Order: sequence, then structure tokens, then C-alpha cells
Amino acid sequence: APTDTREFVTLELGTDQGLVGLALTFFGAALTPALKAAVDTLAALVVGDDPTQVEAIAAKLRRAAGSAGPGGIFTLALSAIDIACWDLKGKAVGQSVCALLGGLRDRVPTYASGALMRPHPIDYLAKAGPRLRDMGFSQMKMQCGTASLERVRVVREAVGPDIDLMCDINQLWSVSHAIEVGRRLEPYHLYWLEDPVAHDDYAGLARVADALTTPIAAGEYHYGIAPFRQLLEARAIDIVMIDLLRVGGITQWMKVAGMAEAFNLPVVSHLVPEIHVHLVAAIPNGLTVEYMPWTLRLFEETPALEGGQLVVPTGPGLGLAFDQAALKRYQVG
Ligand code: SMN
Ligand code: MG
Repeated sequence: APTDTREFVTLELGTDQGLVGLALTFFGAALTPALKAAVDTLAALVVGDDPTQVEAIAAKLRRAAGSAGPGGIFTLALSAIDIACWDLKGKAVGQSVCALLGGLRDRVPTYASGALMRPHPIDYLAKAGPRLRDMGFSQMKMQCGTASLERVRVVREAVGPDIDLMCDINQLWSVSHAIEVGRRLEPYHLYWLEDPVAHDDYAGLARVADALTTPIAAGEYHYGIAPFRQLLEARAIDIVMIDLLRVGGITQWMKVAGMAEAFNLPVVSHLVPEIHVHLVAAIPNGLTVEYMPWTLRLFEETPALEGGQLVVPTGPGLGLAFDQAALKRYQVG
């Protein structure tokens, strides 16, 4: 619901040269205090290490965490360390993270997310869709589950045929339901249908992808890089969605993007647009960045939106600074 609050764990890693690398992580929900403890513990373990050696740091932290990984809180915490290290890598050489990763382009398509949500009534969607278009977005995503045909029809009619419209099911459907409803959604030309079924039902997802002409996107729920091998080998998806925090940070995100490239598939990001803009802009198969506004207020300045595109910050590292007053204002615990 629009009044929901979310808790983030922020990280600032300082160096002996006076640089500060920043990161954030979340998905802890009721376990956010445990996630914060994990981030603090891992950060303490890398004091004195060279932040440019991100694989050495990941290896050390995996060893230290023992069988608490892979996945879960360990990976969410590891991601924060890795992101802060990449910010430091960029700051140390005066280049953006995008430039360090390949620097393919200076802006990327982006889509509005978070506005057309499942709890919203249909008449609200009919007004909110065009509002996003008027804000300059040419791509937007809605959530569905029940009454999906009606909801998609109303939004499609409200925004017109030229908007790229996506629909996220968040794993709510069975395989047979996904195929049945997915077929009936095809006249509305969705840009993609996201997570129609359980994220780890690779064969089921492949059946859905095979049955529909609408591209299937998934990947946000997976931890680490190995599950993407399953998704790709099973031909379960047409669009590879990578969540920076669940995959293990920037180092791991780039590996999955490379896997997707080898399968000739595009990559899209999940949440945290401020950081993902660097990654999607760096790779040849980057399709679009999810513009989810949850984290924007934590920063002094965020990537500019120009003509439906997100501009990659050119400052060193991530080109971001925490708004310290905002962090104080929102601080919990
Ligand atoms: C999503 C995921 C997590 C929280 C909110 C929304 C959604 C998305 O699946 O794709 O943004
Ligand atoms: Mg989703």
C-alpha cells in the first residue's frame, strides 16, 4: 500500500586515503536488525583490505560466514560490501562505476514502477497510467494477480498502444493458470509478463514461456549466480531480471549479465535505480532500468530523468552521496 514503510541498511566504508564508499541493502523486513548486524560484521572483517580486490574480499567473507551462505542475509550483506568497494574503486581512479564496467552508453531507458500496484482499484489505474505518461515515462509496469484481464485492458486503453506496458504477477499463478490467462492477455501486447509462477519452478516457467508469445521476465527472487544457469539452460525466461542485492553485488551482477548475453537475452534491473543505472548502461544487452522511487530520498542527488531515459551520473564511483539529514530523519534503531 502507498503508506508502507521500508527499512534500509546503509553502509559507508572509509579508506586510509580519505575516500568513502557507500552502499545500501534491504529485504530484511523483520530481520533488518540481523541484516544490519551482518553488514557491520562483514565490514569489520575487511578493515585493512584493498577495496579494489573485490573477488578476494568476497572469498574471504564467504569463508568467514561458513555455512550461513549462500543466499539469505549473508548475500544481502555481502552485496553491500561489494557495492561500497566498487564505489571506492571508481573514486580511487576518478571514473564512474559505469565507465569501469564497460561504459557502453551515458543514458538508458527506464520504466515507471511502484505506481500501478495490486491493491489499487481499477479506476485509480485508469488515471495513474496516463499520469506516468505525462511525467515523461514511455514504459511502465503494473502488478496483477486477480482480475488481470480487466486491469490490463483498462491500463492499456488509458495509456494507448505506444507505451511499453509490463505486468508483474509476483509468483501468484499456477502454470496452467499462467498459460490460460497469459494467452488471453496477448491482445494487449505486454512488453513482458513477470514472475507468473514460483521463481524456482524452472520447468514450469519454461512451459509458460513456450506457450506464450509475450516475453517472460524473471530472476529477481534468486540468490547468487547459479540459479540463472538453471533459468537460462531451461529456456525458462526471455528477459533476465537481476536483483543487485540478492545476486551478491555488482561483481556477481555482471557475471549474470554475461551469461544472459551468451544466451542472446536482454537484462533488466530490479529496484535501486540509482545504482543499477551504471550497470545496465555498461552492458551490451541492457534493456531498461526499473525506476522504483523507494530509495531516491536517501541521496542528495539522483540520476536525472530525461525524455523517459535515466542519465548515468558522471561523478567518480556511483556518483551518489547520502543525504545525511535525511538519514538522520528516517533513522530507526
Ligand atoms: C517488487 C519486488 C519487491 C518489492 C516490491 C515490488 C516487484 C518488482 O516484484 O518487480 O518491482
Ligand atoms: Mg517483480
